[in-house]
Amino acid sequence: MITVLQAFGLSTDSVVEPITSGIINSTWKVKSEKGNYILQRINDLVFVNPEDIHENIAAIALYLKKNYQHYLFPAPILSLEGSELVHILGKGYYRLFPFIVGTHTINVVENTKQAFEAAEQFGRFTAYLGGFDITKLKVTIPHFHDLTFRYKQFQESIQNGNAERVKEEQSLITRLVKLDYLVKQYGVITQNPAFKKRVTHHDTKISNVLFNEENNAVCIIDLDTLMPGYFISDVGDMMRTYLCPVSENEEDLSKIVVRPSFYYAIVEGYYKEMKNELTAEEKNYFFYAAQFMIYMQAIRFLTDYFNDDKYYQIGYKTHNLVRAINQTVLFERLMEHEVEFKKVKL
Ligand code: GN1
Ligand code: MG
Repeated sequence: MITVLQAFGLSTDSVVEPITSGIINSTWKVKSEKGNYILQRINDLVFVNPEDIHENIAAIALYLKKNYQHYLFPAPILSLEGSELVHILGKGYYRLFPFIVGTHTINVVENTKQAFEAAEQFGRFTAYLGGFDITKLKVTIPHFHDLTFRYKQFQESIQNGNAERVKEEQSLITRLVKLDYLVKQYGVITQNPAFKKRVTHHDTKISNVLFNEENNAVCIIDLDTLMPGYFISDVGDMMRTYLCPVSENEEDLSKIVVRPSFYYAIVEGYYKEMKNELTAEEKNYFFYAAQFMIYMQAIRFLTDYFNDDKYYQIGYKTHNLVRAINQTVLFERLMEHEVEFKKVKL
């Protein structure tokens, strides 16, 4: 840690406290005499070209500065050598962000105002970048939200993964395989020219939104998975993580419920910003967005469980299984609201 702090010109007796909300990168809050910062180590097994992330961020930052001067965009701080990334041999890639004074993050969406404002922020981001040439963006994780690809990985894990785990989870596999119509629907979307690829955040959980002291959302953070994508990724991941009062780690399945007013808040907030961007056809896919993301996360967690937990950080042996069950139940709870939610006309 000392080498990292030095590389960014920070005092070696700064206070470094871990922040544990993500399950891919490692994050710390650094309190130094110069001020407070967020330090992150990029998981380079997941992001194999960490430089790509920073090329994307730089390109987007430039565009926003030129076209939307007032837009708050927390860009990374350069090291003493003038780079966004500090590579320490054998340890990995580190980067530093300013800690925006007077802001905080939340881990659970408690009220519909938070859901609305977060959705507004993510919608505004994509809308503002409507004129940005997406072919300039690097794909930081190939096939990241490609459901066809994720389903293939799931099938492969059933064939080649931990046989004992696969055998024990036959009924969960059956429940998920029954939903493969979602994969077919995704295939249709990718062939439909009415579905556009736009600048997409791809990780719209609530802890990626900064709120101020009045509890208004002020900006979005964590642009590692910023890539060309479909709007269903961002809307869907908000639904996956805001509709339910408990997280993907909850073991008590009775706590997994869907809160309809939060669904409406997400649609309203996102649509407010994106109404001129979305095509008439895309507007009919808000409910599918929720199905798509919850289902994809369920199979990604189960795939990782069958592959002996190589991808997601886990806290205990069956953690990925618990997450997969949790997301499957969340999907089933969502479906109880299908008729009601599909009535929303935009
Ligand atoms: C990962 O670590 P975090 O929370 O930023 C994952 C997301 C998942 C999420 C599930 C690069 O994000 O896709 O939705 O875990 N990110 C990557 O908690 O795989
Ligand atoms: Mg993330």
